[in-house]
Amino acid sequence: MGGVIGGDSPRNSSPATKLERKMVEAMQQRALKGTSVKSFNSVIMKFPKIDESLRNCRTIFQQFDEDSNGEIDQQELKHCFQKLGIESTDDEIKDLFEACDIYEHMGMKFNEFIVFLCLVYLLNDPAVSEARKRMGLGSLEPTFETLVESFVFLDKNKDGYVSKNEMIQAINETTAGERSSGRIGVKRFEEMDWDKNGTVTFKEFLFAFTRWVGIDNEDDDEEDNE
Ligand SMILES: [Ca+2]
Ligand SMILES: [Ca+2]
Ligand SMILES: [Ca+2]
Repeated sequence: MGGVIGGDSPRNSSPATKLERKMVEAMQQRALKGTSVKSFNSVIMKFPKIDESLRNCRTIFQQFDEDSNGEIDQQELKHCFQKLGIESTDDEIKDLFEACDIYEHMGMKFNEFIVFLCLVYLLNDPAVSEARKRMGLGSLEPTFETLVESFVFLDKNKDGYVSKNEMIQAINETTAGERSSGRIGVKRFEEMDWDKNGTVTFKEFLFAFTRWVGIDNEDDDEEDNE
């Protein structure tokens, strides 16, 4: 587990790509509206608030996790969608699922679920926004908005990805003149670039975020042990 992800798994190249592309497009769209985030520091200041509200997602997670095994599988997600009256095909659920399941496990863990919720927030589909309301995401929307705005802030050229240079630039703006800032930027970037392909997607950004705010520490079955 952890560090080295092969990248040659057949699942990597296929169905998730469509949704990834959709997400990048959604991000580019969103970027046109601009961002109120002025510095990376101001994002860090918001960590406690973000942390608290992400923890509220736990309640929702538990509702979805019918057999309480700590993971939401495709069946459980499907049931939940049915309960909410959302029309969705098996393929759509599979796409959504694979876009979030960064570990390529069978089920979505809690932090992957947050990525999922944020995706649901971001994708501007009428059916999805209806679902959002019924899922009781209303109170979480300011948090998701902060996360989206933070990403838009980092993505200077608005192409839907954060590059290493963009990350270094963002950190530099905050800690102007400090010699260590470049190194911090690189370090943050490497924490985010999960698949080591040189760019950070919104999904990778969110995933890193749940680590930074310490959500991961809640349950102690560490994924990173090699
Ligand atoms: Ca389950
Ligand atoms: Ca970019
Ligand atoms: Ca990446």
